[in-house]
Amino acid sequence: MNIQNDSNLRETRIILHVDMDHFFSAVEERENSSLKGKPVVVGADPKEGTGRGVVSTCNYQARYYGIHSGMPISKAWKLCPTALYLPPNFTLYTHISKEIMNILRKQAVIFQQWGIDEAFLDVSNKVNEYKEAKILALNIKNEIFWNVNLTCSIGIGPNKLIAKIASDYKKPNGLTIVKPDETRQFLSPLPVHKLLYVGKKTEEKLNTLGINTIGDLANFDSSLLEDRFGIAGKNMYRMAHGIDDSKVQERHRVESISNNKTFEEDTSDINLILDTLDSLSSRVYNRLVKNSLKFKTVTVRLRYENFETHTYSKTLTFKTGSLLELTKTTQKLLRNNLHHDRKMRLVGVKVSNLSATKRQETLIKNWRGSYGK
Ligand code: TTP
Ligand code: MG
Repeated sequence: MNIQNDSNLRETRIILHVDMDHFFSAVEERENSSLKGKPVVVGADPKEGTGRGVVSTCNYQARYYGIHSGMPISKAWKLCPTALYLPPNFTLYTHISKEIMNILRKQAVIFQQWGIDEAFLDVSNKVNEYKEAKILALNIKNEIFWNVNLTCSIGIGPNKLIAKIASDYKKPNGLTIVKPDETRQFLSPLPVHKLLYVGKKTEEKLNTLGINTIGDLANFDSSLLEDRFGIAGKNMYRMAHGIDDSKVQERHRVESISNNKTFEEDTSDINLILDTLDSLSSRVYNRLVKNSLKFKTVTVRLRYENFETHTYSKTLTFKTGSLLELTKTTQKLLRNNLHHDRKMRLVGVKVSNLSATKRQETLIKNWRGSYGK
């Protein structure tokens, strides 16, 4: 593997990674100034130490007690029973996230939201050097603060990997710049779990090989890593050398999902048409699930033997992710509109008016459930 050539190739890009500080709890503090200065934990109901569920996040005062995201809420309670425990308000966090993303989107030629509170900005075509990138980053921090009254941390580097590790390096309210020739020195002492996709289990396996830091990984035999971890080993080795070719790319929103079926022979067999419709609905449903989406509008497309095509839509009064709702609606649309005097050539099912099925919504329900609200 020719490491030298690869990293030289990337020296032209300047990437920013922006990550909000203790996002959910920072929003709660913003909404209620009496929380400021106290340990605040957002997550499941602790029920005085017997609660189930986990910590979504906590402020830096609570982190001082060892509390962190993903920790069982009962453990958090044991570590700091006097902390203020709050249920998540996902509607508010999503609203503020959109405001932040709109600010960031305007600052970069290429922008990619990466999570509810983080984004990558490729500013290679906007600034000429790291000094200018620093000024841009300081402006972004100011603009976010003045508009939404929250702080963020920013990492600047020659690729997404370095920028992301850099934004996490100094928190809260940090700014870390890693120029291409500083990459190795910056990464070397950091623990391997700082690399993207290196989770707890992989870290343990690496530790048993005597690899604790990213520097250890970079100096390890690449073919041994490949033998042990396959393609993931190869990727880890590249990352340890600070190489990441992935582009900053805005993900386009899915507007609709559809599926059509042309019959082998034109048909007037209502059972065959209904079965086909159901199978199309379940394919559409699978793609909804894969993309974590719900729908509100259902459309059925009917093409007859003479190519005459009609579409019929129904907008539900609620958003849903239910397959039963989808099949019931498509069948109803078909039965209400079918011309029995002509043979069918094609049927299609489309869902639109889509929105994300936030995993969080389940969490909210659980939270409300546990509070009996
Ligand atoms: P992070 O950016 O990982 O964490 P953070 O913003 O709370 O803290 P930091 O200052 O270290 O960036 O995640 C953003 C939000 O996502 C976080 O506020 C809450 C939510 N989240 C969870 O609900 N569960 C989790 O396990 C994690 C990691 C985050
Ligand atoms: Mg964050």
